[in-house]
Amino acid sequence: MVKIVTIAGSDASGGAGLEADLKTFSEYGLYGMAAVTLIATMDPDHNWAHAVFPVDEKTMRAQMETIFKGVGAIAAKSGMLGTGYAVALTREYIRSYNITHYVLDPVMVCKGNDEALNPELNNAVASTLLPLAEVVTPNLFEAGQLAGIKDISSIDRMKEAARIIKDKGATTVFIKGGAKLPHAEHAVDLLYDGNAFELFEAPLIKTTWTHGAGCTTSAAIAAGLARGLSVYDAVALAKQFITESLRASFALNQWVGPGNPSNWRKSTLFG
Ligand code: PXL
Repeated sequence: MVKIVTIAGSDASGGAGLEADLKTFSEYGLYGMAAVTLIATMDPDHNWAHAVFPVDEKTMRAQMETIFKGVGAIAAKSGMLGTGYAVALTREYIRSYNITHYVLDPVMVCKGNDEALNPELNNAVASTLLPLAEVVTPNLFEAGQLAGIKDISSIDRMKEAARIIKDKGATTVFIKGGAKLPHAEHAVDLLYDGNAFELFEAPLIKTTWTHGAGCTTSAAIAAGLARGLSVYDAVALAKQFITESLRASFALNQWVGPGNPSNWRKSTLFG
């Protein structure tokens, strides 16, 4: 079995975070492991308000030892880290165990919430994790934060942000414009490796149930890299994977709904 790890938060509702990552890894036929950084819960009595419960440092390190020293992984992704020590431990283990296939999803926001979650961590993520990342996968908001520019509302601005983020050390930058660019007719994402800009376009799936789409996309890229694909091919396949997932998205309740990562298998197995 090819082994892969996510260092991420648990989404108690199951659609995002490490739950989305593990489902995605499984669809790629991989053995997935998870180091839990925090647990995110939602309050059904208060409009699904989020609360975050960080895992303590000792427990985090014990998980990293289990996974990296005890088992080993060919690839890793990180999602919501939540604390300074989770950022530091991620750096320490990715470096010590020479994980070259590392996908950094610089999670700063949950859907519909444009306030950065842990703004004090963004500098540490940019200075210590970006240089280790084979691919970094910000959405438009996160790209703006990482690049220090506001209002990324065009492909030219996405390119400008990608250049700045690349200069901060990531090997490749994948900015997810998705449905968020003004007047978007396609879901447009941008890949930049320091040489060429590649645009990825997919049909825009009109759904409000996109919870976990970012997590699933970065997990699929990491899974493709673990499978031996090039960055370009891993991104291209991840794009198809998330499009199929969103095609089968559904409501969990009045507030939230995820995609369905197993729709990829259904569409490839059963047409
Ligand atoms: O979708 C971003 C995200 C990432 N990780 C966890 C989350 C969320 C959003 O709810 O709960 C654990």
